[in-house]
Amino acid sequence: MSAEFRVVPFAGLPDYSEEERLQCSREFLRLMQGRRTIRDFSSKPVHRDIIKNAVRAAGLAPSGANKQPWHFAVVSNPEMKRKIRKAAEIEEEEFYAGKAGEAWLKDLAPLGTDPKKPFLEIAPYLIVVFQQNYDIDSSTGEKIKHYYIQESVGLACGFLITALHNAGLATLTHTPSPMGFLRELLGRPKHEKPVMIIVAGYPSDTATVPEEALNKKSLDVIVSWFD
Ligand code: IYR
Repeated sequence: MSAEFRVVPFAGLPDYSEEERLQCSREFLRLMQGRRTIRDFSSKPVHRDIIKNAVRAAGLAPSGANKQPWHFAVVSNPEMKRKIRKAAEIEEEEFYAGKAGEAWLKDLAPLGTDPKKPFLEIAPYLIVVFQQNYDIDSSTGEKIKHYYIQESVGLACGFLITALHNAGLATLTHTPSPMGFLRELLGRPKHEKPVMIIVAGYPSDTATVPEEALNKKSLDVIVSWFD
């Protein structure tokens, strides 16, 4: 075993009784049953520390070889939000005008989405998530390989959305297509690729959710047991 392989004792889990664990699992399920994707945001400000803590939680996600191949660009600057909205709407106009193809547009119809993205300016925070295809050692300039990049970043995004929801904030996973403009606008390096924008804030007073969003597949459909 290599001399660099050091371990420390693990004492990270709470010492619950089985009943307490069941209770926790029910409470968490209930919390998550209340999550919805929101597209209509209020401009009500959000405390910066809530966003900071949520990003900290996202950074705790497991990742291939613990390389943590992610970067979160947190945007609250109105001018930057305006630029992001403008660039996203240009791409989305083309997408909805036909680039998406008939089948995709038909699948999106129940969500009521269109090329207009006012939430990109109205919501207090846009968290632009980048995947790092590799990293560069700051002292040697050498390439550092990353593994299971999409899986790792997907997990971090899940942690992020869950952390924001747990703090009582609404989120929207927004994927303007294509979204290369985000790298340019935010001055991120070439080896980083934007994956999604997580819009965070409070829902507007008149926010609605599509009825379709309540149709989640049942447990029997999504699970098979091999007891
Ligand atoms: N990027 C577009 C289209 C879109 C695509 C999927 I897949 C969605 O689940 C929702 C929207 C938009 O944001 O409108």
